[in-house]
Amino acid sequence: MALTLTEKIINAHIAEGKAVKGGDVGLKIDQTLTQDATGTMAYLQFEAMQVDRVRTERSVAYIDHNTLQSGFENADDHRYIGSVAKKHGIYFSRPGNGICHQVHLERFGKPGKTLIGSDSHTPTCGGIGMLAFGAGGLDVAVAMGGGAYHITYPEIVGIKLTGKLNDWVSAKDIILKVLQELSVKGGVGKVMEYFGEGVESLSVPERATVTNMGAELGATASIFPSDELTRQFLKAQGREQDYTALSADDGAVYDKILEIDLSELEPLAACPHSPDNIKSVSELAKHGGEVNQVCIGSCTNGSLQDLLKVAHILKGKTVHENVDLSIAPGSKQVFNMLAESGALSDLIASGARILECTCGPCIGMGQSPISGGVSLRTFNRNFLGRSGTKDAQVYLVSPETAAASAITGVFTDPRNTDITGKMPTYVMPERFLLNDNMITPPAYSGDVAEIQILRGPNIKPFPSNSPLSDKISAEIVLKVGDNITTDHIMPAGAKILPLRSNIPAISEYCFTVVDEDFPTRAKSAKAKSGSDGGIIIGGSNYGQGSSREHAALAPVFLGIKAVICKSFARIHRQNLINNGIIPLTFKDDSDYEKLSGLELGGKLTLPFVKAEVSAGEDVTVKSESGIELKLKCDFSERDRDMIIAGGLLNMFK
Ligand code: MIC
Ligand code: SF4
Repeated sequence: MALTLTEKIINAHIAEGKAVKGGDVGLKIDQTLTQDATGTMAYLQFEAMQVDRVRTERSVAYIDHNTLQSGFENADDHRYIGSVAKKHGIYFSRPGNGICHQVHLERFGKPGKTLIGSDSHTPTCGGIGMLAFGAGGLDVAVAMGGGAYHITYPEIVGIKLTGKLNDWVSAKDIILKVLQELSVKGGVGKVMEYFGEGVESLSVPERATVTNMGAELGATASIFPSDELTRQFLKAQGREQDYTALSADDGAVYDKILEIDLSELEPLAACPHSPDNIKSVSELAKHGGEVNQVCIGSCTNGSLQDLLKVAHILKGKTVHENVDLSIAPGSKQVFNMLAESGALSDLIASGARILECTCGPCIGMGQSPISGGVSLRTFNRNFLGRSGTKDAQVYLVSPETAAASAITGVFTDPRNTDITGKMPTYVMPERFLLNDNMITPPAYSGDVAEIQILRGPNIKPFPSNSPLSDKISAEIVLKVGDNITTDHIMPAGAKILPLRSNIPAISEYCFTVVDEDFPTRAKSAKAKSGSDGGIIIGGSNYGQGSSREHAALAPVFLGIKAVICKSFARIHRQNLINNGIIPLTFKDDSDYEKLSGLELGGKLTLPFVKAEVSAGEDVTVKSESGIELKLKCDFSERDRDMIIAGGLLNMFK
């Protein structure tokens, strides 16, 4: 039978379950990655599993998120992760070496292999034909220990690319177009597989921009074939031996096909506050809207190719006096090559503020815009408040649009060659600058026993949940609408991110973007006699965005027992289950009105929850006012066992 590329890789990795669409399947994982903001918890969980050495082909721990060291916390966490890595067989990418997804693509990713990472943009490596998934820290810990990673066998959407991008139209515009077509929930339960003659015109970094931002579709993964361009890229990275040619079979059948003619695309922007709120840059430019800030970089658009284009546009010019421009290269390799080519000098001369090669402003670690400011960013998320300025208006654009607008101070279509000049041709270097001196290999057996794990005082144990009781009686502690992101649930930024290793402390910020009183209300529901804790009522696509497990761990700490929604985003739903919170869905969307119409503080009872979950039957919920509903219990057997045990770690024990 003719197979898609996704099916070939999945089928070659099935460790548990069967290849049945929509069913639960456990995959053997070849590689893992973590970053520091989710890494500390992942490694505490890995330590709790008491596995001596990782059982993967390659595991890498990156330090790229929490690099503002305004206190001891982040530095201590880096040291902790470095010591765990050394002891347990994990490569350690030191702060300064670059953003995990960019570095993994350059130095470690391999076509045809599986990768999971405790970061939602892990599918970036799909740009070289890898099947890569974002996951919660606990799932990554299990995979490091040799356990399978479970997914719902996805639907496969074929995205057929034809034609070729016009000058100054960018890979970012492709994925913004897909987001416009499919929306931020259009990819849930699906893998986006790119094919067609248009693929050949896209370089590996361009493909990686597209697969990276597939996370914003809610997709399980995104993947490109591995072809001659992939081989050249790997060869230039000194890794030609890692290359395998891979593509879908002729006649492979996709569940759905979306066709995009690259030659018809134009520069696009995702407008506040959602990556699928798309307008054309030409339309925005017509209104002459002022721009106050431009940020270039991130795991979406921090490649050498991107930054050389930016340098070309900025060369010999000055950043507009009303604009603050910052640029963060994606990796040390990119940074170094910009320096060697002289392009860094052009960036500096234009007035750009050069930042270290980390996530930086993308996760609100500095560079918050002015009050009410308009910020154009080459990043992948523009959720409310994520930049650190709640009333800022963040637009997601291509590096070309960003650079052109930085010069003019207004929204500018980069196809305006009076500003951008003639489009340069990018020729990939025959050899990238190869210097892995910031990647520390693990210790080899022998020395391992002597290696001390170095824990700072900010590192507190993760909260564990208790097994499911026969019935739950809890208060409604929050009611929210559609598309709640994990940035709403557990905000990040310079003040909060350093607390990622300290769940009691970080929980004080849970949901505060939406409702400042939430932590107090949840704790009081937990403390009341006759109440088991709190329940949250939500709309559709609840928990979209980041993979941060903290969006489940903080609610566990605050006593949340269940979340009842119209639908959930994939990674967050699994994080809730992994930590023993029940994610329940309405059988009919109209039932949402019934429960969200109830007062905060109202009591809900799930009288038969344990028996119903064990049997896989609909779960009954009753309110004090007499409403009675049935909720969907659409869990795999493994998920049911986990919920009953009170989470994955309890199940392991
Ligand atoms: C993000 O882009 O939101 C992050 C920060 O990289 C997260 C991970 C985290 O919250 O630590 C992600 O994408 O998973
Ligand atoms: Fe870092 Fe931003 Fe990429 Fe997340 S999306 S990994 S914060 S650069």
